[in-house]
Amino acid sequence: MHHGTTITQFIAEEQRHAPGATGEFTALLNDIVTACKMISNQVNHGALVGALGSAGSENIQGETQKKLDVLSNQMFIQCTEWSGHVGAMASEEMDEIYEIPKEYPRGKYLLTFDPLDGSSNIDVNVSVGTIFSILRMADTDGDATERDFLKAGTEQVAAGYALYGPSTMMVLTTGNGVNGFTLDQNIGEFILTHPNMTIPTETAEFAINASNGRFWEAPVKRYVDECLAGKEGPRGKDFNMRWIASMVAEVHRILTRGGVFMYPVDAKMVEKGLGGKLRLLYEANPMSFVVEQAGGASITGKERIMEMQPEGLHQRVPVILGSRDEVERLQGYHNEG
Ligand code: AMP
Ligand code: P6P
Repeated sequence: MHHGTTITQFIAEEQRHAPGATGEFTALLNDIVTACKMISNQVNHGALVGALGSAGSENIQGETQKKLDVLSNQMFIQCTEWSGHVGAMASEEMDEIYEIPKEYPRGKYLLTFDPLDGSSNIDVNVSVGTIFSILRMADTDGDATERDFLKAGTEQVAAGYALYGPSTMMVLTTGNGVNGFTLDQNIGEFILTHPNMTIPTETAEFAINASNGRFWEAPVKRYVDECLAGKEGPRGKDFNMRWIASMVAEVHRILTRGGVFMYPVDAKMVEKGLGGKLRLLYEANPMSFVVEQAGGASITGKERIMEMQPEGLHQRVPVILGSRDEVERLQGYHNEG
């Protein structure tokens, strides 16, 4: 019985469209797939293996690390550091870049990742995910430094996420569209179930943490108020609202049925000197690559996220992404001020 195209087969076939490819990139993608399977297994067994709760530490963002944050970070490193395809890594859970141990060969790719995004949902059994991005090192002589990571999102060679939800899925782009795969637990392999994912340009669904409403800038407040006004208001239609507090789940919903996700900069963040809530290198850029490749758009309110020049490993930025028509409307409101 044919079980459909596996992610291993899909990645191998994609390599054929890359003349001269050595297979390093293919191998690295497969290592990332293995890491996501391992993390999925840990997440699925949660309480049964004592993996829930706090790790008793904080990350550089001052956020309490969950045991699964730390475990997922270790698994991602364990599955990729040995391969000889990676020059260095950067993660939400590590203050500095992770240099490949001397016993392993170094490669030409840089990995950035959020090993378990939305982990505040873990203890309440709500979907979480892993976000990853691959950059190419400009200069492979010598050791990688933080500066090697400070590349615009347009320089990503791949990005994607794993979603640990009712089913475990992986969504991947290497710049040639977006494809979704579902983990078949019986054979331990991801199967192509969502080929060529495309975001509907129109939507009637928005996602924002409304508890921050009193801090929003005028363009965001105008957009949300108009959605809430419904068919009697200027939009002439009713809207639905969602907020899962797990970016991976929000983005996946948008890829599947459209919508707009907003985590804008607000007065509270500005007061703290923060550029936003979400991190550019391992949340905003990879998700923007996926969203744009699926026909959507992703902006800060001032510019296209993927054109930003990163200034730091853990730089935070505003994020407005999703159905192109809605993101363009929000960009228009920001341009009007
Ligand atoms: P490599 O020689 O294996 O490092 O591949 C060189 C480049 O070809 C990569 O950086 C990608 O841009 C592209 N490439 C190689 N293999 C694949 C693949 N399996 N899927 C998509 N792009 C690939
Ligand atoms: P809030 C999770 O911590 C995260 O980085 C994103 O996954 C999510 O969209 C956002 O923060 C949730 O933030 O303020 O609603 O808890």
